[in-house]
Amino acid sequence: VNLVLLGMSGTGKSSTGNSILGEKLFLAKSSSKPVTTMCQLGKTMINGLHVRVIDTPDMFDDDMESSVRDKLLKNCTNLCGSHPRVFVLVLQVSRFTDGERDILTKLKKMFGRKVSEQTIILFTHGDDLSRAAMSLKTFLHQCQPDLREIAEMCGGRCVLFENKDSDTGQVEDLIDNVKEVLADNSEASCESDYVCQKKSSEHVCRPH
Ligand SMILES: Nc1nc2c(ncn2[C@@H]2O[C@H](COP(=O)(O)OP(=O)(O)OP(=O)(O)O)[C@@H](O)[C@H]2O)c(=O)[nH]1
Ligand SMILES: [Mg+2]
Repeated sequence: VNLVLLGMSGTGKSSTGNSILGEKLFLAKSSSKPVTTMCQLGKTMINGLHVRVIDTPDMFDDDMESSVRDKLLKNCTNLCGSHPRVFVLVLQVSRFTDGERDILTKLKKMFGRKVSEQTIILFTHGDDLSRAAMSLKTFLHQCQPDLREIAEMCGGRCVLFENKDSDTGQVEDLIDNVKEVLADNSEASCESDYVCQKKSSEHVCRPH
């Protein structure tokens, strides 16, 4: 399965990719400008599942030229090949920004209107919640309505990561959610250039 890491710059996409892979493959650092500038692939095996991690640059920047975004999207699609795709929307838990309010709308424009059915929300900086002695469930209950709505639109599939700590079972938690998406959603298994329509028992795919 492809895990496509998406989100705004600095939220921790590359760090999350490294946590999933168990090695520092992607460049991750704090910076005032975007660090990752192209889509990159890393591979690993987790609990019997072949996992392909696709790290991406921030493609939600309104200032990005559409031709540049299109190129990145094509690059991302090429890296995914014909393997199933699950999108991982990376958000920093303690910092939900104005630019992220309409992130699902942008995601739908990029990957199709049913993208939320194939999306897991991954919150980074999990230690911020630990320090406040708050569970993810409580956080989601008390967070801004816009963020709660995004979580609901993604079927409540939310996981908490602390990328400074590799030994917490967070990757297994993510993989459980990935397996759930794959089981629930046969569209994740389709060739990336095809739009799928489930018709009762029939599963029809047609080109874009
Ligand atoms: N404390 C803490 N720091 C984190 C976590 N995740 C990422 N960081 C830090 O946040 C900074 C940015 O992380 P990156 O992984 O480079 O962020 P990115 O989303 O890939 O950024 P771009 O490539 O610019 O889009 C780095 O200094 C990371 O060490 C986390 O879970 N906890
Ligand atoms: Mg990065």
